[in-house]
Amino acid sequence: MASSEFVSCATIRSRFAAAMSAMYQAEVPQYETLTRLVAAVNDDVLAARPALRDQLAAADDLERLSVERHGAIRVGTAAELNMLARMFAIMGMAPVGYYDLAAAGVPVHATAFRPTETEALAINPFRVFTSLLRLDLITDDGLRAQAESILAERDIFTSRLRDLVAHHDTVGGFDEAEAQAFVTEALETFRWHDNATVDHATYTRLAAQHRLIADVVCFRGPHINHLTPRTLDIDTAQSAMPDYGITPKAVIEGPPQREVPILLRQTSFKALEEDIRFAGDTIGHHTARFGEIEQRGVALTPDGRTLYDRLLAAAKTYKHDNNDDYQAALAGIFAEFPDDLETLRRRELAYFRYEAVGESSINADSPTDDDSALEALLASGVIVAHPIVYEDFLPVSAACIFQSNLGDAPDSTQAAAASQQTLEVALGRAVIDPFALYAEIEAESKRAALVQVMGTVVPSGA
Ligand code: OOG
Ligand code: NI
Repeated sequence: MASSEFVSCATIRSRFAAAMSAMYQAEVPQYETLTRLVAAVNDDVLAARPALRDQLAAADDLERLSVERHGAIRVGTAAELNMLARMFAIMGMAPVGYYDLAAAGVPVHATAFRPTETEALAINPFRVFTSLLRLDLITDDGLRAQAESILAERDIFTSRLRDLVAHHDTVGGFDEAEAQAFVTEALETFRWHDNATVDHATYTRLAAQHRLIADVVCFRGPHINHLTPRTLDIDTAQSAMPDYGITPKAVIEGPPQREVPILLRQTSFKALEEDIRFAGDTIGHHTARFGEIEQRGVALTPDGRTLYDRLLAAAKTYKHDNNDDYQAALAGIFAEFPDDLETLRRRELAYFRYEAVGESSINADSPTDDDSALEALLASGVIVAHPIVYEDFLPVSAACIFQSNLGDAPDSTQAAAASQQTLEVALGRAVIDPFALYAEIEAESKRAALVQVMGTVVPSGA
């Protein structure tokens, strides 16, 4: 079969994201409520702010909004993560970033599988925050060995899925029937099981070490634990939640509300306590699944991120239990962070994608370097700069989301050195540096826009 007849990665990813969303809506009705709330808020925002609508449309960022979600799962072994990486690769999703959660008392490290190219992101930016349990952080030797042997006995993938992935990797793609089968089989890995693989006593022992360990080890698969639609106004969505019968967590994580949204703001509702049938037919409870919403803003450069991290750290002393007070404090602290697109761009605090939209009188013979030419062309409106959406996650926010879903009793893990290399060995490849991706999109778009307008680009500094 010619490769042009293979079903595209983007099509498989879109179908999978839609199937996962439908499954989770059926499993957790509050998630369906949340998607309705977010759609209503987004409609209102777009109706009230035509300039924002135009900006999103011009940047190819409007179409994807209604399908945009991220999900999260947690796996137990290197082999499980390795197979997931192969599965996500088929959907055009690569591991981006390394997130060390142990530093925040959560015994996992993680990466985010997501599309990496502008065109793919515009079609469907589906992301899955994927954590690998750090069994090395279980302090009790006996318990660690027991967790390892329980995990060694399960297979979180169907045998048909394994066959399909092997076939894909041999021939390089899927025909229509294979693509459909793949989506159906892949979904099985993420399904909820209300029966545990262990007895209640084992569950309790693992949960006493850390509830996340019990969540990963005691079930047949890594149930999807939340799906997160993207809202254009998280403050409105947060305050509307009670009207929809949803109780949000106390505060919105991430940066404060701004004219120009940066990075990522998130809030969630608490995980549900669900009935579980344990081996030996005991009925008990487990809390794992929750709902979350997010608002995405422009991606920051390393300088912008350093400023963000410094300001967020300064906000740490403020109480994290009343959203209005916390947001007011945060807004005060973040006053130092420039809040208009032009300053963010000129000071290289954020990433932009350049696009030629007109014709220029400047040509390659004009005595100017490409940076001066770019500024002149931006000023005359021949080239426009679109803020690049932040497609990744934030470790401090992620840790707070994890913690808010573990119940009230404090869980703790001894601090341990981050271990990116261990995660990469499990993945079978290095994780991609998110900054490098944004920088490349920016640099490539700048070059292409200048070439389009001037025919050729004067080398920088010429
Ligand atoms: C993942 C929590 C992190 C986010 O949006 O930061 C996350 C989990 O609870 O498994 O999804
Ligand atoms: Ni999340």
